[in-house]
Amino acid sequence: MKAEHSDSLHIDLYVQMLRIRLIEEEIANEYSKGYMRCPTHLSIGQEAIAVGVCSCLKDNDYVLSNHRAHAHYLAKGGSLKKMLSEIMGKESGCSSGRGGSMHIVDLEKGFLGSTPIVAGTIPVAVGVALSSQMKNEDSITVVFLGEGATEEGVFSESLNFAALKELPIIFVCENNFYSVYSPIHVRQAKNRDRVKIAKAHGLYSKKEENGNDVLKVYSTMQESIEVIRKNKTPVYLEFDTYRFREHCGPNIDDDLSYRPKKEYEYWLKNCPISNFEKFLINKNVVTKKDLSQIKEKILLEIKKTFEWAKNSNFSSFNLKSEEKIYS
Ligand SMILES: Cc1ncc(C[n+]2csc(CCOP(=O)(O)OP(=O)(O)O)c2C)c(N)n1
Repeated sequence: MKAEHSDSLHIDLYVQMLRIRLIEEEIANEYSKGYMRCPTHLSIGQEAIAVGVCSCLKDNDYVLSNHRAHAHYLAKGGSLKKMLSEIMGKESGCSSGRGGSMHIVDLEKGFLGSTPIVAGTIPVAVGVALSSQMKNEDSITVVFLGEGATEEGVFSESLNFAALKELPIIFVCENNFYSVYSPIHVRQAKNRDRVKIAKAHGLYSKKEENGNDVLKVYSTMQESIEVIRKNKTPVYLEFDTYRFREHCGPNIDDDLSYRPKKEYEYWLKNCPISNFEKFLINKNVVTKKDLSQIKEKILLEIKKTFEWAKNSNFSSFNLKSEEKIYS
């Protein structure tokens, strides 16, 4: 990692990644109690991409996401209260408790939404970018997608349209190598290169093999914003990363052996947060004591917000469906 940014930026990136990790770990710890009544796809292990990308965005930039959306939402400044209460089916949730973990949105923060239909938000994001271009807004639209979404036809159609209209959009692909239990090599031909595909459509296109290095993600993203501003070319970015837990749910599922042990261990060693902690300590940006104070502060916020959300009222929609079930 290169120390080319200010200490305060480094600390901010670290705090954001740690906050997302601790929030999702608490969701995982509490999940078996049954009060979070929806499927959840955790981003534990993938935090550097969300944080590195969104830290380069302004309030008036837009973000759209997929089923694995918590990190993207939080990194764009989405309200934790609204996210947790959404997951708990509460009226105070960002979708009034009717959508759950996969339908989170915070319009005030420019997080325009997430949906679980794989690739579903890609063309929507292209529409958002077209709209912002037509309104002469100074906004950039980012859409997060998994490498599995690049297998859907709408991915190519969206790249083509974005290039044709010179839209201010960045397609951010988080390549965690798996779609549920299927590794990429049983889904995509050996020589299928998504970066080249995007380039062939006319996009500025780049791959970063260590998507767990938040500074590399941040720099790549800054460079991409420059490209959009100067060349009016849409951008495709791909970052390699790894999810540490099961595809959907709170558990570690490596007893199922669908991922090679060595591969899993390699990525665990390449944890975006513990590596960045070492970097900050080696550079004397923080001490171990600073780090534990940061963690305590975040844990307190999380504890309070969980309590707040648990004590909030259920969405009237959910109450009605419960009445129907139990009457
Ligand atoms: C159109 C569609 N097909 C299949 C599914 C079932 N499904 C949900 S998530 C997922 C995996 C997607 O993989 P990827 O896009 O790489 O994202 P990741 O889960 O790895 O973050 C699949 C197949 C779906 N939700 N929508």
